[in-house]
Amino acid sequence: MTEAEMVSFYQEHGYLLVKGLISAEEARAYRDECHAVLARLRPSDPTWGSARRIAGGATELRHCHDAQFYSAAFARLMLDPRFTDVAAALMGSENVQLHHTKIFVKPAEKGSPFPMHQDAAHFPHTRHTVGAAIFHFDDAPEEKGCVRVVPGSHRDGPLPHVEEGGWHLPPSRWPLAEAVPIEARAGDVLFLGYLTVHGSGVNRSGEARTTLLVQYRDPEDRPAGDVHRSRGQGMMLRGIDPTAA
Ligand SMILES: O=C(O)CCC(=O)C(=O)O
Repeated sequence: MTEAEMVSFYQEHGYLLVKGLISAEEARAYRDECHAVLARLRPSDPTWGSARRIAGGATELRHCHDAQFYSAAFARLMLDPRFTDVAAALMGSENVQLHHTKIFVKPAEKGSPFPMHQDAAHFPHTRHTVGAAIFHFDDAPEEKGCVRVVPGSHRDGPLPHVEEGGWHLPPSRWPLAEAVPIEARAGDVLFLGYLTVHGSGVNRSGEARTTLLVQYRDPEDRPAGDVHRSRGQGMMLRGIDPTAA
């Protein structure tokens, strides 16, 4: 795919899977790094209350925010032009600014699902340039609870969310099972606009699913409210911050 084709696909569908953005060897090393960070931190479980209804029982998720504060490997990846050049092209901006990062490990057999939602409900911005890059560090087939999207849903703009159980969309109107599964291989990166409706299923496989999510924005796109702060937010990943006084 040329850059113009990638941008056109993203603008039409609200997401883009870039195959092999990093190599399988790099992905394996990052996978080990994620599991080592989580072993050191003994993190809490961020499974949404509403996930239990989808999973039909208790599930587990292991995560940490601000991964680059725990291992320099993630700081290097966030600044890697293979990633930042795509993010810039998709946003139509020379400048890419960090919003936040998080590692997710969905444990084998009982990895928590994410009910359908727009990330915009969690941290609205004025110009809607915010995007997520989900780096896959191991394969994520459907049975591992891969991310699922509703292509084109970004064109509907911000939708009302249910606050109870984690700011999600009503499951009766937005069933997870009807969303398109985006199966990925280790090294693939899924780019998602923050208005694109997405979620993910239960990991029922025998292997953990390991990802790093980097949320970014155009620095000229300001938060609509003071609702989300993370360590390192505002760091420039590419280009400059033209708004800095
Ligand atoms: O990694 C996943 O399965 C989904 C994560 C997600 O939807 C989110 O963090 O907003």
